[in-house]
Amino acid sequence: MIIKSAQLETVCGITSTLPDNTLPEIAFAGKSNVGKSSLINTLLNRKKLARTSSSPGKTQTINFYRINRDFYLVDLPGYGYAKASAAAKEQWGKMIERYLGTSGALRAVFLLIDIRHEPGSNDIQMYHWIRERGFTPVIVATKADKLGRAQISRSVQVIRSVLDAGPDVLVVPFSAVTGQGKDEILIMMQEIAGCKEAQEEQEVQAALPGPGALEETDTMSDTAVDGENPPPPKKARWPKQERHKAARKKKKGRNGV
Ligand SMILES: Nc1nc2c(ncn2[C@@H]2O[C@H](COP(=O)(O)OP(=O)(O)O)[C@@H](O)[C@H]2O)c(=O)[nH]1
Ligand SMILES: [Mg+2]
Repeated sequence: MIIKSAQLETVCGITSTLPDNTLPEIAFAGKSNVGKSSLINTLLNRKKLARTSSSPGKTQTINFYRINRDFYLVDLPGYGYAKASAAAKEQWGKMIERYLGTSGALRAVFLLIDIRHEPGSNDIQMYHWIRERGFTPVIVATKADKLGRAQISRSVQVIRSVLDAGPDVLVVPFSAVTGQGKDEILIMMQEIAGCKEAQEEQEVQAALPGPGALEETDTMSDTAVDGENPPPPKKARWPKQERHKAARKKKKGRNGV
């Protein structure tokens, strides 16, 4: 997916009315400091669109980023900041629950979990909220660069077993440092949002003639009817199934877990 534009369009606080978007929404949730801002910036190829911070617990808003003409990336407030007051913790929970429960445009939720730590009670609760809302969360295991290959596999298994995640749940190791997992997540987002721009882009690419194909051939001039313009060439399409296949192939090759 080519990110042509990414703009922070709506910021909702605790009492704000949530937007009534018609474009699909894809939400990102996770504990404070899990690397959510870093993931968003990496996905969108921006350095500082979402604020990254080494002092957690600052984002207390739901931020809606409009991506191309296609969808919204929704940055949910980070939960579980140890030093936050009980009241603040409760408010964050309520905000997230309200959003998950009321958004009519929500299509998918990515749940971020630090690959080095077992999912905590907040993560488990979040996982269940997402499931109760009828979605199958995609788990993004962040900061994968901090572990070796074998450890990554082991951690993915631990995350799976603590969450009691079935085979329908994808766990994608990700690193904002190396870019591991980035393409896979972008492909998933593109599929979820049914991105018009990205698909048009692919179709244009697929329709581009190979070397020499632009030379007019005898057959082409033969088919042109006298006094009329020749019919426009048919747009080559990359069938949806093929796209799925390619995405799966790419995923398998990169991930191995
Ligand atoms: N090594 C490493 N550090 C990361 C990664 N992602 C985030 N961090 C660091 O983790 C801290 C919190 O990141 P941030 O994106 O602000 O987390 P957020 O609170 O979930 O938005 C920052 O110090 C980041 O530099 C990653 O993939 N690898
Ligand atoms: Mg953040």
